Amino acid sequence: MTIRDILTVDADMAALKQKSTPVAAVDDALRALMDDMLETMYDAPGIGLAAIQVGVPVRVIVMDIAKGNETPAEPRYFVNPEILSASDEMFVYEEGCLSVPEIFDEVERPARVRLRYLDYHGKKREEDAEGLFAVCIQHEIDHLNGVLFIDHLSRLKRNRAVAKVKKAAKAEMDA
Ligand code: GNR
Ligand code: NI
Repeated sequence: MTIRDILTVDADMAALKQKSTPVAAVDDALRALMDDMLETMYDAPGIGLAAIQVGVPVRVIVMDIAKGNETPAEPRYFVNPEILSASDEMFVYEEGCLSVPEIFDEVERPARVRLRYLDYHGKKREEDAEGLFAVCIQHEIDHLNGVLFIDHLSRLKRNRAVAKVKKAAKAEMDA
C-alpha cells in the first residue's frame, strides 16, 4: 500500500473539476487503488476520499466516519455509487475537504439518502444513510461529479476560500 499525493484547489483545480467515469469491473487493480486511497485518507487524516483527489478520475470512494472516536476503524468502499432518493428534510453541517485545506463552512444537504453501489468485492448493495454518513457520502459523490463543497457557498466565499488556499500554498513554498 502507498500513500498518494492529494490534489488541492491551488494547483489542481482543473483536475478536481473533472467528472469521473464509472468503473467497469471491481478487480484486483481497483482494490489496490482502494487500498492506497484508504491509507492516504487515514494518513491525511480524513473521513472520506474520492479517487479524483488522488488524480484518478473513476467513480470510487473510501470512507471511515468511525475515525477520531474510540470505536474501531470501520473502512467502507463505494464503487459507482448512486443516490436513489433523498429526503425533503435538510441538514446543515460544517464541512471541510482535504482538497481545500484549512477551510470550513456550513453546507446544507438532504438529511437522508438511499444509496446503491458496489462494495470492495463488487457485490451490489443498497443502503440508507443519515447523519455524518449522509453528509460524507454526498460530499464524496459531489467530487465524482467535479463538485467541491465550496461550490455550495456564495461566489464571494468560494473565491475567498480558493485565494486563502493559494496564499497558504505560496507561503509554504517560500518557507
Ligand atoms: O475529512 C473530511 N471531513 C469532512 C468533514 C465534513 C464533511 C465532509 C468531510 S469529507 C473530508 C475529506 C474529504 O475531503 N473528502 O472528500
Ligand atoms: Ni472533499
